[in-house]
Amino acid sequence: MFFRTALSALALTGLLTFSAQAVPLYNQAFLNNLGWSSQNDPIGPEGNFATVYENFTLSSDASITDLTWIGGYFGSVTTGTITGWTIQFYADDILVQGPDTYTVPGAVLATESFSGLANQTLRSGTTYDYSHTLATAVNLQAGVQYWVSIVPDLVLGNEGHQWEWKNGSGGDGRIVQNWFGSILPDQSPDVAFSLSGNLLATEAPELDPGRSTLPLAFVGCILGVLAGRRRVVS
Ligand SMILES: [Ca+2]
Repeated sequence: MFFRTALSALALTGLLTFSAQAVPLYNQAFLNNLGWSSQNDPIGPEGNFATVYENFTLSSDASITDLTWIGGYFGSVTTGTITGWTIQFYADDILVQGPDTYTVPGAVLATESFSGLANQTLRSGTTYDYSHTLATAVNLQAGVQYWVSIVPDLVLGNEGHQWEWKNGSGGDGRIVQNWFGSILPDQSPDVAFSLSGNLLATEAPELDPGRSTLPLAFVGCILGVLAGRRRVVS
């Protein structure tokens, strides 16, 4: 019973984990030290004034557990200090601006906010590598375009501390940016990041027909015997 109940629970998810080992799932390599602003000022009036959204498509159904990305500080002679991050995953959507149609981030699928520097490690100058293991894995399907945004909490201050997600390559060559509430749907190039996690199976396992029919046959025999006893007694 426990075995079948467990399988039923897994089947309800529609996805089964192949391996507990995180494997590389998607990568856009570092391109150069330029980038796009993505930042939330947690105390200033500007607030979340810039968000970069990057699109990606997986080749296998997967559970995303880990991200890496490359970014850096600019706009001031000092870097300031990041105090936290928000990572979000989105479904795909369509935006029509004048004669043009763009794919853009749509419904939010997952949000994770956390404090700290996300393992900030100096790469060169004011450019850093970052990484984070999600507290809750995000299950995504193969062949479907999704979007991810990464926004640090960084006080602008009087010196104008700013952070940008650095340029990358390997995607479709464009990102979407929300800049003070305006959607800029065709910025280029890509930004640098990677996803890793666990591969998932899309098919629920099939039960052995012998296991499901044998107990029913056994129950049938028992009922038949009991019915026969009742007839004898009456
Ligand atoms: Ca892209």
